[in-house]
Amino acid sequence: MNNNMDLNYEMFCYQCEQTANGKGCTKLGICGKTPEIANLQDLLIFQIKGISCYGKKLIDQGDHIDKDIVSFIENALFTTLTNVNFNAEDHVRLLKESQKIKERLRNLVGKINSPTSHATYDLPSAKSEMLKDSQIAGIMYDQSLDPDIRSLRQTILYGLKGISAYGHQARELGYYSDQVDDFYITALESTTDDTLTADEMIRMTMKTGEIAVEVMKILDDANTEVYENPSPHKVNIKIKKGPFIIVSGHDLKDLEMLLKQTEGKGINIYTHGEMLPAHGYKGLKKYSHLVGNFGGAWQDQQKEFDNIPGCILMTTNCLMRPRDSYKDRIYSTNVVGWEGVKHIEKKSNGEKDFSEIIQQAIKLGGFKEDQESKEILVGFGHHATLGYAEKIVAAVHKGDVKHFFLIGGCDGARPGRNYYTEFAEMVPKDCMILTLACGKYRFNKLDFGETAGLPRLLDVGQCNDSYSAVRIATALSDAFDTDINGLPLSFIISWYEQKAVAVLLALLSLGIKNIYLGPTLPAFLSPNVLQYLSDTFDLKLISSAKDDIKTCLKQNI
Ligand code: SF4
Ligand code: SF3
Repeated sequence: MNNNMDLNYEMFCYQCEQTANGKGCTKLGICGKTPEIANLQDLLIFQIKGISCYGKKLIDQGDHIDKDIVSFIENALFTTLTNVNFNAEDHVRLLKESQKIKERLRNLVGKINSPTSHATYDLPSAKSEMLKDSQIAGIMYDQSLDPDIRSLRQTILYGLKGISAYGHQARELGYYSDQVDDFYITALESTTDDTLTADEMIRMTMKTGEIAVEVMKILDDANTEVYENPSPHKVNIKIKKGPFIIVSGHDLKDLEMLLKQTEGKGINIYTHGEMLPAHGYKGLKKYSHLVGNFGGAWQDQQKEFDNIPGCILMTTNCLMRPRDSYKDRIYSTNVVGWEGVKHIEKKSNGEKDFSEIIQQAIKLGGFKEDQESKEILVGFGHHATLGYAEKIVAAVHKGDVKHFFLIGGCDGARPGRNYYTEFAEMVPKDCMILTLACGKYRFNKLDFGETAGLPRLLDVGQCNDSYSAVRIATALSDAFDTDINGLPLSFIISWYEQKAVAVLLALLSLGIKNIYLGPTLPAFLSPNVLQYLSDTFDLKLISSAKDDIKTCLKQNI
């Protein structure tokens, strides 16, 4: 962002890849976020920073913060992630609660000692209501702030948003880490501390990456212990006759609850978007009415959900403005929300009642005919892929496999993303492709054939399964007696929202170099921060698929 930002903008947001003109959304979010929602989100972030200033005091004296407060901060962060919540009422409820929490902590801290100067980072709710939109948009973007410090603060914040999405998902399954929970607070507090230097903020940025690794590990433990390790599984990608519900997002627990409640009711359940890897888990694929995957990546949803004779459940991002043709049949749950869209709350016993969506799906009647089936393969998490480790290592030694490309990350609607399809298509036949997250929809229905007796395209899972990819890479580097950077492996990453920021920081914190990032660079990285990342990690912007493949393969020589 430039230093001359006009604070009369109605809103300001530059957290995702599709931000207007590659600079910032100032009138209306390209994602559909209105100034009202953007400003409520800025206030919410401001509030959890204030909460964290008090929370940090308690952590410093050896206390842990109550889990209900951690969970509140986590949900608030997740609510503000791109394409999650567009409902003003949800934000107002969170803002009211945030003020109560802030006061609760302020009282606790007051009993110990007086807060530090930046612990007064506060915004009484009455005052916030009086602020004009333009002033609120200015809260987050103090023009007097050093652009590198601003850039690092925003990078940490966006990394935290990604971490919160994974933390939330794990917590729903009963898994969490005190290290991650404390970090929400210490990292948010650090973004309010004007005494910290750029070097110190760089260290905090790298720490954000380490915590992203930790939270993905916790989520991997949660998913694999509750649903068992994924194993290769063929998934039907065509429609089947009968009533149906499409489940989108990342949350496996929601899918499981819905599968249980629809059992024996004659309803077909399809995964959508990032839910596709669910088919690999034994605890989920055992349900015979989990019949397949519907559609492509998130940005195709408006077209693909148009007038379908069934219902849709959005468990996490990415939600787009629902068209009228399906607004009455799409439901949200967890922190997802859109004004006028029916929301399914969690009950106090942790269960959810899906009867309304089930009844509606039955009433809508569903698809009239079966389509001829077509299948794709999923389920190559670390456990399954490393089951083939000996085979893979032998194939590399024999020269049958020359290089591995991890082509992963988010998809999006903007031009420039064909690079990833072209890249996958141009990968030489004696190389393997690992993929994860929703960017794979650009090529996961293509036939890549086999090499060394294994499929050439291995679907590792959701974006959080980047952890799985790292486990695979670490095991291979042990087998080849090198480190990850010494492997014939290249990371070709596409980003869109803030989970990808967390994943990128995770990879950097592990010292992984030469990552190719695209389709564009984040607008929130200042030239100096970018320079630092390229000098330290050889982080590169993608160029052409042909040239980048050539450069990656030179690494082997
Ligand atoms: Fe713009 Fe992205 Fe922010 Fe939406 S999330 S307002 S598209 S920068
Ligand atoms: Fe996709 Fe939204 Fe990022 Fe989990 S679902 S990767 S974009």
